[in-house]
Amino acid sequence: MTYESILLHSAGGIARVTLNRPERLNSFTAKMHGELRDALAKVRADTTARVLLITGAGRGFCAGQDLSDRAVAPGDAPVDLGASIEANYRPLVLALQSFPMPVVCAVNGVAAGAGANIALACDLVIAAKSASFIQAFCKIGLLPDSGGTYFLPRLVGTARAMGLSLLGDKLPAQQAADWGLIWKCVDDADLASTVDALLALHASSSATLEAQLDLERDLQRELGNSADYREGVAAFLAKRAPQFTGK
Ligand code: T3D
Repeated sequence: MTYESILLHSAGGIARVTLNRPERLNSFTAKMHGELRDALAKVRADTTARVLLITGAGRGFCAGQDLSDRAVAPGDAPVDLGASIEANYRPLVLALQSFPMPVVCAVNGVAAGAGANIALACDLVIAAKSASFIQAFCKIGLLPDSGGTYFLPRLVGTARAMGLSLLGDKLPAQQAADWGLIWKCVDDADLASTVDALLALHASSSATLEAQLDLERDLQRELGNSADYREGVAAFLAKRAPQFTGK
């Protein structure tokens, strides 16, 4: 299957799935769900994969259901959202929760609606400072789905879960980390390197020393090609603070 809405890249024990509809903030279409199902099955069957990373392309992580993927307008026939959830969101949440390896979610930007709750279904969530979490459902007359009513009260308690769900306010990533909704919030420029270091540690749990040395080499090569590495070295030699850009 060739993918149009996601990217799948697997190397060195790390499988990376990138939601890739940046012009629509990586919101879910039926096509994207199909591709995700296929990609997750591939990673599940990949005996070399040790950890799965999910992230988004562009400035957003995922804005939930693509509200333009089907006709929903006053006067139109009602859409069976139960069928959509049964076919797509429920299996995705269950697949992530039962995945046979750790699932890390790198929230690179806004995570809204099902996009927020799919992130919460992952084992470990790390977000860039500019990211945010929005239970946007109430703004369109819905309730939190994709496990929101399950994950939210367990992670942040009933009072905060109710506030987030009923008001649909934007929760900045730092506050999400302070509340315990996610594991960590880092500067935007540090997201890639922090996630890489984390993935390397996860991948190491069942790898041989040789495999781990290979992975360290590959990740370090990637980081060594970055502008941030050159800036970091230049700043050290000039005895000044580095100006990282995440590039
Ligand atoms: O099957 C089912 O329907 C049941 C399951 C439902 C699960 C759900 O997820 S329901 C909740 C659906 N999601 C939302 O309601 C969120 C809608 N989006 C927003 O509220 C805002 O876009 C954000 C707060 C997430 C971000 O705002 P901002 O100002 O940073 O960006 P923007 O300008 O609103 O969005 C950028 C573009 O993406 C824009 O397109 P344009 O004007 O440049 O052509 C916008 O329309 C598009 N976009 C963003 N979110 C969605 C979307 N297009 C379709 N569907 C979206 N969800």
